[in-house]
Amino acid sequence: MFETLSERLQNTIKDISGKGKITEENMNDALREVRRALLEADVSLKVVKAFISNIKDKAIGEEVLKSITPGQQLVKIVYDELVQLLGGQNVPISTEGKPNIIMLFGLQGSGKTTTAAKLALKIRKGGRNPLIVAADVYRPAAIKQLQSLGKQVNIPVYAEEDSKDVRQIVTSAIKFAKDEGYNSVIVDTAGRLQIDTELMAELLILDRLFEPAEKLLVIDSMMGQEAVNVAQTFDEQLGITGIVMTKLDGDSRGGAALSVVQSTGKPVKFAGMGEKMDALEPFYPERMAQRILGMGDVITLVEKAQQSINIEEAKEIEKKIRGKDFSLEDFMKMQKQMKSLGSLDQILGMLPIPGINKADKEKLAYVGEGQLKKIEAYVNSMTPEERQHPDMISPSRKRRIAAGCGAEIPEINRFLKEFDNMKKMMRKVTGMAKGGKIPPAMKGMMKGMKMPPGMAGKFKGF
Ligand SMILES: Nc1nc2c(ncn2[C@@H]2O[C@H](COP(=O)(O)OP(=O)(O)OP(=O)(O)O)[C@@H](O)[C@H]2O)c(=O)[nH]1
Ligand SMILES: [Mg+2]
Repeated sequence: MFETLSERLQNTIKDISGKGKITEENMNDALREVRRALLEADVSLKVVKAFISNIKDKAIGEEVLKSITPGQQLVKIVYDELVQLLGGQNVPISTEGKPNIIMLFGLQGSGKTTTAAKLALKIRKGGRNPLIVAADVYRPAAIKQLQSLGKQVNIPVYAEEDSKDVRQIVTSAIKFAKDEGYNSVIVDTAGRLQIDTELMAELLILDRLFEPAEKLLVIDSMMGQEAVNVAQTFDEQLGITGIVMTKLDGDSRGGAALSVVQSTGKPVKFAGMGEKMDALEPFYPERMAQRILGMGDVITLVEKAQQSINIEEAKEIEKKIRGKDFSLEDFMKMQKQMKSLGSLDQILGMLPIPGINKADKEKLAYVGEGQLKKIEAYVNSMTPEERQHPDMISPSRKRRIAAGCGAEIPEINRFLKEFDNMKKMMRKVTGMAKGGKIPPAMKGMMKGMKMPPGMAGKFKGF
C-alpha cells in the first residue's frame, strides 16, 4: 500500500529530520523530492502544488521549538499536511433512516460486491441487523457471487432472480427489511462508467426514490489519475457521501486516493485491505499518514514538545501574574504569548484552576480582537518607563499618550484604572486559588468586574 510513495517520502524525510538547521535551500531540496514522490505516485499536479505551497507557508511561519530540531519540525508539518490531504479526520458512516440505506456504486470490478459483504459484516459487528440487496441485474453471475459472499458472512441476501427491474427489486427489498426487522439495507449495484447516461440515470432514480443515508463510491486504488474524473463525475451527478478505497493492500501507487479526497472534498470512509471478508477498515487519515510517512516516533516527539512548550509558557505567565511588579510591558508580552498558545480552554485544561467553574472560565475566555488592538495602541504609545510603572502616568502624560494613539483621555483613564484593579484582584484570586476554593464573595466580585476583554485573557495563566 502506497509503497513507492512511502519509500520515497521516508527517505527524503529521514534525510531532513536529522538536520539541525533548515535553510531555504535544503528545505527546497527536500520539498522538491516530496513533490517528485507525490507526482510519481499519481497524485494530481494541482493537489501536489497546493500541498507543497502549504508546507512552505507553514515551515516559514513557524517558530522552532526548543527541544527538537528544525528538521523534525518540518517532518511534523509534512505529516500534518498529509493528514489534511487525506481528509483530516475519520467520518463514520451514517446509521440514519428506518431502515438505514447504504448504496454502493462505481466502475466495473472496483470491488462493490466484495465491499457490500464486508460492510454488512462490519455493520452487524456494530450491533445492527443488516440485509444485502442484489441490485446488479446485468452481469449474469452477479447474484450468485453476492449470495456466496452472503453465505460466508452469514448475512441474508435479498435477490429476485427473474427480475430486471432494479427499482422494483429495491422497493421490495426495503419492504422485506421493514417486515423482517432488518435495520440496515446495503444495496450492491452493477458496475458502470460515469459517462453511461442510462445507467447513471438508474442510480439517480434509486437516489430520488429511496434517499439513501450513504451513497458510497467504490474506487479501485490501483486506478491512476482517471480516478479523479470518475469521482468528480459521480459526485456531481449523485452527490456522493463518501468513498471506499479498495485494494489498498496491493502494490498500488495510491496517489489517486490522495487526489480523490481533495478533488471531491468527500471523505474516504473505508479502506479495502484484501479479499477476505474482514479486510475492510474504517479510514483514519492520521493512521494512514503515519503509514505512508513512517516516522511515528518523530511525530510523537514533536507533539510532546509542542505540549510541553505550552505548559512552560503558561507557567511563566502564571508566575508573572503572581508577581508584584506586573507591568504593562509584561501585559503586552503575555498578550502575544497568549495568542500563540492556543485557546484558553486548552490552557486552562493544562493548568486546572481550583474553584473556578466552567461558566467563570467562559466569561474569562472572551478576548475581543477590536478591544485588544486598542489596548495595544495605548501601550505602544507609552514610554518604556511608563509601561513599567503605570503609577507615574500624570495627566500631562495621559494627554500625550492619548494624542499618540488617537484615543480620548477618558479611555486611557479607564484602561489604567481597570488594569490596576485587575492587578490587585488577580493577586488575591491567584493567592486563594492556590490554597483551594475561591470564596463565593470573590467569585461574585470577579463576575461583576468589568475588565477590558483583552485582559480577561490573563486568567489563562493561573
Ligand atoms: N486485494 C484485494 N482485492 C479486492 C479488494 N476488494 C475487492 N477485491 C477483488 O476485486 C475483484 C472484484 O471485486 P468485486 O467485488 O466483484 O467488484 P465489483 O465492483 O462488484 O465488480 P462488478 O460487479 O463486476 O462491477 C474480486 O476478485 C475481489 O476479490 C481488496 O480490498 N483487496
Ligand atoms: Mg459486483
